[in-house]
Amino acid sequence: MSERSEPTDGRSPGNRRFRRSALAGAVLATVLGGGAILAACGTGGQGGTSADAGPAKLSVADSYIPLPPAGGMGAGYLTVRNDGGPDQLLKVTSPAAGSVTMHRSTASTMEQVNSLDVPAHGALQLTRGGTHLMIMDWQKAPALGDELELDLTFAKSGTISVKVPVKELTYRPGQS
Ligand SMILES: [Cu+2]
Repeated sequence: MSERSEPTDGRSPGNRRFRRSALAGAVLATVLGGGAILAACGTGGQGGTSADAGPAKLSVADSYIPLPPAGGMGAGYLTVRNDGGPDQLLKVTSPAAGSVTMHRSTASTMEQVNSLDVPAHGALQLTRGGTHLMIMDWQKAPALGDELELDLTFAKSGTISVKVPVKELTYRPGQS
């Protein structure tokens, strides 16, 4: 319990002084923040290997699953964009399927891999003929137009969940 009366009109000199310094602080923080962003882009953009490129900033684009043959193995394609420091894709799971693995295609076959690098200020691309996801043990046979959840777990960024549309077998990103 205090006996001091609190000024509530905002016109006391103390209050005004406080507000002005708070405003100056906000302007200063904005200037400093802008500088820091520019500096981070400058260091990370060139080499791509610098450990001080800052935290990874990931987003997932162009994801799709070509309609798999009934009950059969499916593939998953997507692009992980990164506007920050390096990261790694460690695991992919889906509530719609019992098994999702990461594969790399070679000239004659494909092999399972345990992790995929997401380069700093670059992108990890899973595309036809290249690195891709293999999806098996569907809970329910996928149909055109379905959206299936994939949960991508990264070393630094944690888990990102995406809804991936099921497309015609001939679909390629960029066409509608
Ligand atoms: Cu494969």
